[in-house]
Amino acid sequence: MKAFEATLALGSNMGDRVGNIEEAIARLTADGTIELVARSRLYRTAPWGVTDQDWFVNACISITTGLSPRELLQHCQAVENGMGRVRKKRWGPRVIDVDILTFGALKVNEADLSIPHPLIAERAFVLIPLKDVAPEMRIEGAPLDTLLGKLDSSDVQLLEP
Ligand code: PH2
Ligand code: MG
Ligand code: MG
Repeated sequence: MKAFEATLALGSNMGDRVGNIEEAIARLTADGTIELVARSRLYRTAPWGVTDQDWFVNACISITTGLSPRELLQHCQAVENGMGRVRKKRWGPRVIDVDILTFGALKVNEADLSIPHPLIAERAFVLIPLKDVAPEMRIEGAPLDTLLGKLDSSDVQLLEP
């Protein structure tokens, strides 16, 4: 089975946010269908989109997987649901969010799955941890630093261990 390299973004702004990120990484890799290649540092980030909610902890991981993009989406959603994620409002508070950022060089445009994730370039809370795991990555041709140069990164703060 050919394994693809993919990147995932994780976020939490409810309960034990750091613990939730760690738990999600453990659950994602538990059944062996995805293998962890690298993980970013943890960042404390101001809420984006819906700003009237708690700060987030965000991270990114790079993985290899033999799953298809849709199977990977289902795997991520199963981890979210298993951790008690309740889907209320868009961009609202969540125990855990696991988003597929990239999947090899593949592009997917379906109603419930867009790869690369369409908002990467707008979100410093994604670009900064993504740089930790994939510093050479380009999004639609643009280096991550070029995209970051257009954003305010002051509200993405490294969480000290
Ligand atoms: N996720 C959102 C909406 N806003 N803001 C931050 N800082 N971090 C997130 O992970 C986040 C967000 C929807 O997925
Ligand atoms: Mg998200
Ligand atoms: Mg999501």
